[in-house]
Amino acid sequence: MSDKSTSVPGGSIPGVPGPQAPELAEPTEPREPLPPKPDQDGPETVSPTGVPTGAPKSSNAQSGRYLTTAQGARLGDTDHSLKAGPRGPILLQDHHLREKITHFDHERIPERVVHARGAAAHGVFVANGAAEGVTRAGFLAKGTETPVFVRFSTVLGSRGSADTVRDTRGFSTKFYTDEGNYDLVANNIPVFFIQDAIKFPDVIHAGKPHPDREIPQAQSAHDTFWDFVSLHTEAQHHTMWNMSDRGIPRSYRTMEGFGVHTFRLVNAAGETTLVKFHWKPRQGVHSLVWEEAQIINGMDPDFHRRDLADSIEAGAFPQWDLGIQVFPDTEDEMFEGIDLLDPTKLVPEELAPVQIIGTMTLNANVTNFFAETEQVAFHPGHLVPGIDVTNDPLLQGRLFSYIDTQLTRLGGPNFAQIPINRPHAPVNDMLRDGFHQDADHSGVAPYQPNSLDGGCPFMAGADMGAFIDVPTEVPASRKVRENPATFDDHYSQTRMFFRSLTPVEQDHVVQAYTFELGKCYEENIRLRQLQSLANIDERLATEVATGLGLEAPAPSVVVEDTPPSPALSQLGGTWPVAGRLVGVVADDATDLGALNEVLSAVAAEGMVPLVIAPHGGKLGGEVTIQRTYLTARSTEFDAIVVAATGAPAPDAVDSLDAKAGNPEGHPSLDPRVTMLLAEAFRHAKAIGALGDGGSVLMAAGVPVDAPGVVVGTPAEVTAGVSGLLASHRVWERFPTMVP
Ligand code: HDD
Repeated sequence: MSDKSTSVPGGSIPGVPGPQAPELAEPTEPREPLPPKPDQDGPETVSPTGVPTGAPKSSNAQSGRYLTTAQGARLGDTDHSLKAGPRGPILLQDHHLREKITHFDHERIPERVVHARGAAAHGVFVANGAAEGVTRAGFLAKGTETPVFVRFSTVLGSRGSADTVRDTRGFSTKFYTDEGNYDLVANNIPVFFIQDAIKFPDVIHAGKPHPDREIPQAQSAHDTFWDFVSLHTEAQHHTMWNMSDRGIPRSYRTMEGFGVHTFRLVNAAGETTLVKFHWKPRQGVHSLVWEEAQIINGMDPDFHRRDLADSIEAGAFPQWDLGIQVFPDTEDEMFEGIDLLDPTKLVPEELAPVQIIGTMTLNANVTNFFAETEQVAFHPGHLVPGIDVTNDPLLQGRLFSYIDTQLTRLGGPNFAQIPINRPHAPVNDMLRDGFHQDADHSGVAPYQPNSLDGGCPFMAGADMGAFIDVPTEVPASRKVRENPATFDDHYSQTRMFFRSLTPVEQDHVVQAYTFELGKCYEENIRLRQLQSLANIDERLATEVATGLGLEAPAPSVVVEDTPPSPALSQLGGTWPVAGRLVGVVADDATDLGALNEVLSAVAAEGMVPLVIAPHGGKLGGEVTIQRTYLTARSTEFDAIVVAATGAPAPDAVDSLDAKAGNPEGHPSLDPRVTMLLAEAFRHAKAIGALGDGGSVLMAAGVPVDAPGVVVGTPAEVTAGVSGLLASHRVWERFPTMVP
């Protein structure tokens, strides 16, 4: 028998009877390549000089006819090495084996030193023209449509870490404008840990796992992080945002984005304005609760990545409005007493409203994670005419770091030629050679000035679309390693943020500090951080100290009280419910008529109903089951509806019935359903029940008269759940410490 028989589907082994299962049909004849799915279409292929090449958008071995080597020679066998006989050693001459394994050995590149874990999507940005008066950037002119690529990320974790850890999220957008690529490399938190880029290695070393054991992964709840932020009080403001619900977003779709720094815009007349950029999600700003986030890290570490891809695939395209806060470009670069160059300060929207200048829609998933999400290279210095930087010392340092890091990460200086990074504007640079040079540059004079290539290419003036650095005044000063005195206040805005939150949000902050400091071993670190909390807010310090079993210290500095900014709270609004996930619990005893009615009603509201049943397949042979009791967990759903009547209960539990107040005796619930409902209740999610589903709720310990619990007909339950979901959670269900 030939050696090849072992690779036949079904795996027949010589001398051993074959498996009972029928052999799976394998494609054996070459066929025409499948066309890529629309959302898998690769980016436009342009040459490094920016000219569309007309080449296939992606070279895709799986859709070609024959497997080839990297040199294009067709292969007859890729399963067996070339050996000196079936039992002999492998021959060095096996060039296919060597090529295949060598390439595999080098498949990995270094992960990003920060923001290693990410997910991305393609989309389009459409400007509404509101920024035309302040910037000459062409892509912000009314009606202009610009392709974009957006990558979301966590900061601390490595590439394989979980999505829902407590951390800052990155929100980077590459606008492929007609005037070159513009990158808005933003976060979901409007302030930063440090005021000067020289401290970036310090804060990251403190946040990353301890260098001896490399634990904990993707966490801030450890000694080195709190050692740094307690010693380094300018980090307090950003850290408070991390401890708030903003540190655990519900999804990328429900995150705000902030450019953090102040940027300088220039209009056609050369006039300048200072601005801060904001992304406002159309679905509202929503977060997880901490226990939910922790459960998800185990149940589905890809939760955010999956949500982004699923929503795009389902056509529920995530959207954000881009807005700017506009400040006059004054000599002191201050606004209402706030230093616009200090990246640890925000400007409350009540003082400078966010003016919407366009809308971004993410409408296509990536085709290849490595080619696009992993190889995309952002840089705050990728600017277009009309947008310039300021002297914010954090931004100035970033302008160095991003190109520098790509040199190692992407293996040389030619990363702009990687398809995902290629501008859609013509490129006529004089950058030559180097590792991974993809272009075949013609001409003999890659220098300026030249006469041999006819002097080409020429310099453009501002009227020809050149990027002209804004000639700003540099204040006469001495060369120093110092911050302006206005950078010294580290507490007033931290207090302002805390006091702008609603009581339930404040409680979450208290719990987060108590959790994180409770994970620190060094008491000195906890005490030092309590000192900062005492400077921020007395109640905050007292409650965290109580949780830690320590004394809250007295404030050590006098902190200015500034008015709260209600815009910083995530509560109070109502938002579209389209795309929210509703788990519908059912079983074989469920009335299929009512079940179908609720599924249709939920879908009609644009929400996504997912049936959860004891087994897979279909209920009553007609209703498809999407999750089983084994694969479902409450954390996946925004709301739960119980459509099950439950199986009769030979083993009904008396105490459960007593609790449920059900004199007839209730079937004992599957403990997984009990957990599903109890968690949804604890996490303040909307819960509905059809008909006698109410007694199922009670058996699970969910009071039917509690806020946010709706019992009724399919129409009543759907309307109730949808109304509740508009505010994201049933906030009054959270026990608050503040009356
Ligand atoms: Fe940074 C990546 C955002 C300060 C150095 N940063 C990176 C990414 C985001 C941010 C979203 C991921 C980009 C991607 O998806 O590929 N970083 C910020 C924001 C900051 C900030 C909003 C402050 C307001 N960063 C910052 C400083 C430095 C860096 C002060 C260094 C001095 N950041 C980097 C980096 C990274 C990076 C090392 C790692 C991977 C990369 O650049 O491409 O250069």
